[in-house]
Amino acid sequence: MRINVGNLAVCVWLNKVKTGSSMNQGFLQDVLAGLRLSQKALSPKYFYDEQGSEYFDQICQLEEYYPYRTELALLPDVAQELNQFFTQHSLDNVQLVEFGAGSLHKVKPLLQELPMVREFVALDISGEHLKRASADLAQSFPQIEIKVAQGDFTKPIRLELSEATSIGFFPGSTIGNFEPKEAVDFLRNARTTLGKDSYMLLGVDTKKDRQMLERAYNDSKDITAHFNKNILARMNRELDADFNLDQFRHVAVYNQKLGRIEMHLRSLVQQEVTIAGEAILFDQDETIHTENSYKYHPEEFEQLASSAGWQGEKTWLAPDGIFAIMLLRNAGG
Ligand code: AVI
Repeated sequence: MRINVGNLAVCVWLNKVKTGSSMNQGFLQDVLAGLRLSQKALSPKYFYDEQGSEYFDQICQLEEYYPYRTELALLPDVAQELNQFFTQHSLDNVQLVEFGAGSLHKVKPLLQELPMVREFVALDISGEHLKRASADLAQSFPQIEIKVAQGDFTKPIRLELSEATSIGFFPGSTIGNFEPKEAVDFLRNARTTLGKDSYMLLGVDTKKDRQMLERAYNDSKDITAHFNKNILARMNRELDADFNLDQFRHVAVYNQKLGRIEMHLRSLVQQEVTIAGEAILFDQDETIHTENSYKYHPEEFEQLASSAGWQGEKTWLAPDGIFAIMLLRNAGG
């Protein structure tokens, strides 16, 4: 067994990963650019520091947050059918690459059912979280070579992949956190990363009634509110900002026209906040747009994927169609 952490042999792209103060510099620039816009906005990728990743794990345990448990319940059946599919297609040397790997809970049912997976590569933005999770995974699957790499997987990635058939894995409906155009870019980059004859297995949250959607993002324990406000706390911790978290309210609404849940932080009063010496003014009720979570009909998503060079191979739907897991095949070209 070997776990490579921060090993250049594993991932050439690690060269480009920013650390320490240069990371803060990028964070600061993005924050100031976002908060100077007329509709203030921050990238949801900044939710996931150590604290934010912990809140997200707690969200996944909430009864209201159906995507996590629904996808997890679907995965053992998906894994069994994938086993048959890979066997029929004589794929006996498979390398699984998880994008935005996080806690590595979702990959376990796959690794349990797929003996042809010889190597697992986990990519994520939060290094410490991933390191701990991959050490646990390595104990459970000593026969699989496990590699981890920390970095921004929304950017083009160059991995040194072996000769095996690569299967990308992007669970959790994280694809929904990209703008549709970004989702296409991501899928196109992933196709290049994974190489020809590759496949991609994705979790996609589907369009459904507003009530169920809004409940999932407005939980009764306020964990999602803490998760959302952590972005303010993170600016206080890392960028010498002075946000008063009590002066902002978490808001999550379904924008039916655009097919997305929008999360915002609404300023409860008119106020001035300082970030690294720059004053930012908020009107009462003005919001910072912190996240979009797009929902797709499976056919709609297949169409989006096809514009990135992927062809729909198979779709598994959860009961009542509330979540989909989709297998895409690299269409070449
Ligand atoms: C990570 N991502 C798929 C979650 C979602 O549902 O869009 C993030 C999240 N935001 C609030 N709750 C969960």
